[in-house]
Amino acid sequence: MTITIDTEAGIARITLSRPDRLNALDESTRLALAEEIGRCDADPTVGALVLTGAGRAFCAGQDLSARHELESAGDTVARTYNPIVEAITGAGIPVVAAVNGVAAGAGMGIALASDVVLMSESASMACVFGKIGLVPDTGVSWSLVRAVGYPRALGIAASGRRISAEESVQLSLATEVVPPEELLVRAHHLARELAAIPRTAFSLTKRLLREAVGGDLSVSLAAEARAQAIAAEEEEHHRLLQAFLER
Ligand code: T3D
Repeated sequence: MTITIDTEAGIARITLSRPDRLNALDESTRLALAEEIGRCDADPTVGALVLTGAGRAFCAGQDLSARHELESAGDTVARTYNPIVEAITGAGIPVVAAVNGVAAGAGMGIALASDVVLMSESASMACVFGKIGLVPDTGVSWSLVRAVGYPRALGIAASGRRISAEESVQLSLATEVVPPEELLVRAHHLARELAAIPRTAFSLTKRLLREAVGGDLSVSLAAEARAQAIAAEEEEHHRLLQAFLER
């Protein structure tokens, strides 16, 4: 299993579990992740969900060794990445990302889609898509610009630089930084607090706040899939991808 699910006292935790690949996402993991988030949301005994990663990373985004998935990038994004974002943002229950290590590419998108983003002191975010000639997807183009504004978002997307946990909080990409050993305890504590809010009130509040931000996420998700299809056709993308795989 590349994801594990534990439920305790009404709080479900999904752990991405491919630590030797920094929890990079292959297709079966992405499909399972979207499905399990939906299953937790539909389960009346689950009050909140915590997302985290096994080992030293939260998630390194697309599994770059699954080359065939990048050959039809538009389809891959629309069919297997967008449902993860929609499952998180559309869930009536609170979703807490416990970012235990690097959250890169689509991994950053999963963190930013969550309702609460807790980061371990040693964690970081990296909008690395451009480094392999791709464009931000998994909602990153939408959430990044809303959090930090256009000029900073462009700088972050263009450089692909690592953003420390402390800077992530300063930039409103994350809510709180905690020592590594306290991350899950704090995440579960917050999850329980949010789960105590009446479910209907919470889900309506979540929807109101998300809609108040303006600009339709679904429009951006579709645009990301179209742009990724174009970027992934480019020779330069294939060269950069090969260079990563041959390091
Ligand atoms: O069609 C489509 O799928 C389009 C969708 C795209 C969505 C995306 O997410 S695109 C972005 C994909 N992700 C990346 O480009 C990130 C690639 N990884 C990195 O840049 C770095 O690994 C990190 C910055 C995340 C972490 O660096 P570091 O120095 O801490 O670790 P490392 O040494 O680079 O990686 C450790 C191992 O994990 C290494 O394997 P090895 O040498 O020990 O056998 C490395 O190859 C592997 N790994 C890291 N990231 C990925 C990966 N393997 C497969 N896919 C990865 N994304």
